[in-house]
Amino acid sequence: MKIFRNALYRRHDARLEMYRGRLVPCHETPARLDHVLAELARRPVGMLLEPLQQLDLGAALAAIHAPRYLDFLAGAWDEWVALDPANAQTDILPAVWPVRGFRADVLPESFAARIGLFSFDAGSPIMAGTWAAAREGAACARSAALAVAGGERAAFALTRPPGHHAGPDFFGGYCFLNNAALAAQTLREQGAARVAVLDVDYHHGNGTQTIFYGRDDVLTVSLHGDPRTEYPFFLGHADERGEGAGLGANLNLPLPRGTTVETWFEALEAGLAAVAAHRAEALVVALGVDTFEGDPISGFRLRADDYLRLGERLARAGLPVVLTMEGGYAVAEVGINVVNVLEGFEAAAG
Ligand code: 6XA
Ligand code: ZN
Repeated sequence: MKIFRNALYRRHDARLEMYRGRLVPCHETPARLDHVLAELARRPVGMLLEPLQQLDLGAALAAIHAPRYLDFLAGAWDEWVALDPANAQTDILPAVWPVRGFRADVLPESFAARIGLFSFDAGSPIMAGTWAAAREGAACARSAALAVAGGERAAFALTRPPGHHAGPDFFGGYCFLNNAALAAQTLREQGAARVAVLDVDYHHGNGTQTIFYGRDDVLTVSLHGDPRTEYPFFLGHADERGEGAGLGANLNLPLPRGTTVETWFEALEAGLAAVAAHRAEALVVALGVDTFEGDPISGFRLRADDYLRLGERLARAGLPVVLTMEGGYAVAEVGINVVNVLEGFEAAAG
């Protein structure tokens, strides 16, 4: 398979995130991708490629994200440093949010207010290289989708920061640009009548769900830790089925903390059955490996070999597939688990 690798992934290397009441070192680190690349050097299951040059990326991103959000993200670091040159030593974190009853239609002048307007947590710092890294990752996701639209069986966007929590006009959960949504939208633009996004990360893909919630052309399916106890908490329940034209085109399969592999694969079957019922012509897999038993911030019990099986099962769905790299924080095992998915896929795809 073609693997579009984000060569700028190290530029996003933020220092501290708010976690359990303290500022702690970020879980989402460049080392995660170092390990995937190292494992790919040992097991070359695909061709490592740079993203394409001619992508019309700005217009493609504007199909899934609000222009004022994209403008804000692109300029946030420069604005922050312009406020006070000493800010260059500190990453940006929000501390105030417009909750229920507040107005989101008036764009505040205050930077502190706008960073809150465009975010939903204090765990996703923005630093000097965040935009460059996120944008290059989006280029990888779009390139992967274009490759698959052009006839490749499968392509992988190997990137960080991840994307599935980023919504039309908000970042959070370490995500800024929604790579899986961009891939799905690109597949639609390139002629697939119906597309499905299957999110197998431990956390609910709230951003992807929100982007496509009112649409019936993109089915969104997510298997994840029950939001009653797990991040992102405020979305991901089973009764969220889509709205308007999109009613019936969203499926959430929340599972309790501690879920073992048998139950998890049963949920995967239900998710894939929905993809088949949607008559999807292409599939986007938001691939997080934080379902791993050793993940420090998650609660499922998958083991390394289970990721081989996951890859095989995805291949047997028989659809052209774009995979995007999402979570996974057991850093030393992230490479093995991700490459196991790719190897399992290649073995079963033949
Ligand atoms: C809270 C935990 C964010 C989870 C991020 C993730 N800072 N999402 O892995 O898939
Ligand atoms: Zn996750």
